[in-house]
Amino acid sequence: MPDFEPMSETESLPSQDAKPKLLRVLDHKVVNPPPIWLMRQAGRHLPEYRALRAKTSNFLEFCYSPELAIEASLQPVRRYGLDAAIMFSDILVVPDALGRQVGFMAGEGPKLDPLRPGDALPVFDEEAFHAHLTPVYSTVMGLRAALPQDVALIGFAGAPWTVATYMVEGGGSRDFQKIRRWAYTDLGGFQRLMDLLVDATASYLIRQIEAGVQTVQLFDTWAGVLPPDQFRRWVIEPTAEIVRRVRKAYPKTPIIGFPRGAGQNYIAYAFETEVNGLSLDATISPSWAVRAIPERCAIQGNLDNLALMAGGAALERSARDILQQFGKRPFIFNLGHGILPDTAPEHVEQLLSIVRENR
Ligand code: 1CP
Repeated sequence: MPDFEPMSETESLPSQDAKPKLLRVLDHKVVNPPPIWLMRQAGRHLPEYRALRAKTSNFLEFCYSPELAIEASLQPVRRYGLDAAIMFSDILVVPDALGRQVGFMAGEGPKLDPLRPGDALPVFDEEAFHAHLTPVYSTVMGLRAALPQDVALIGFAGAPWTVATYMVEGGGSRDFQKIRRWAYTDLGGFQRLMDLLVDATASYLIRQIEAGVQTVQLFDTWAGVLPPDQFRRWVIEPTAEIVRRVRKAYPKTPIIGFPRGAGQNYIAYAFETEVNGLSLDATISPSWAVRAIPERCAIQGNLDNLALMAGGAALERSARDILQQFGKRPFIFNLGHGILPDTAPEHVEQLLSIVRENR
């Protein structure tokens, strides 16, 4: 039978150990060895994922099939014994649920029907939006029932800026010219698009929490392309608003922010969004981060995904350095960005033994 214990009950259990390590860290505890999960842990580096994925040609259909999505989330936890599962889905289900055309072409990445300045914006019809995303909430409920109590379940969404880049550029981009120009030349129109994405994203995360995720991560993969004033307006402000709304509904559910590539803007992001956890990319120096990032913010990161792909001595050196630098703070071991498809599972095993045997 599914076991949908609310978080507060989990917290009041007599044994501290019943609460997943990842949640203890997000509650400002120093846990040693630190909990570990890997961005994009469910996916193409695993042969068992590729076999499961071969059952459906359409990637969005895969995301909307709870049975397949649950299995994809569980695969890396089963294989490696990681401290968290991330619900299997994609950030682009949000524009899809808002009625935009979204497709994934094999080998080419996502393609969307590009939204241009002056186009009618999608309307956030809350009921239709959540009806479309019902399979995602079913995935979450199934995962909560299947996971052991000490493994945290992470929900997620793309942050508004990153989701907007795909909606406006029509897919991945090298220079983000279309969206960046729109943000300068039609401020009012672009602000309305961002406001719509704030509404949809906050509401989506709240439903994920209601279905059973224990923490949520906001992926702002393309935050690093903006100068400071634009970063504040399109990354910090929308994120801070989402944090306020989610926290108002669920004050105890921690929120992790990942403004990839933000550089020194990580500091303003940490102070002004009030996220509970900050995911650092691999360009950030840990010794700088321990000094610059406020104590109340747990740190997650930030192993170079190429060091993981390389394995051996390079992996050992990088991982030990990170452990040493962040060991005295509330810290979650992770990569600086997603695991790459060509990464050998043996290297993930090597990393786990380094992290867990380090004392
Ligand atoms: O055929 C396939 O299997 C498609 C590959 C794939 C997978 C496995 C895509 C297409 N998305 C996903 C799953 C996914 N995407 C997850 C769950 C798995 C996990 O994390 O373990 C998550 C959290 C995402 C998030 C996501 N999608 C981000 C943010 C994180 C990041 O890595 O930067 C982004 C930018 C996307 C867009 C996207 N979806 C898929 C691709 C190939 C891309 C990137 C396109 C680009 O580089 O512009």
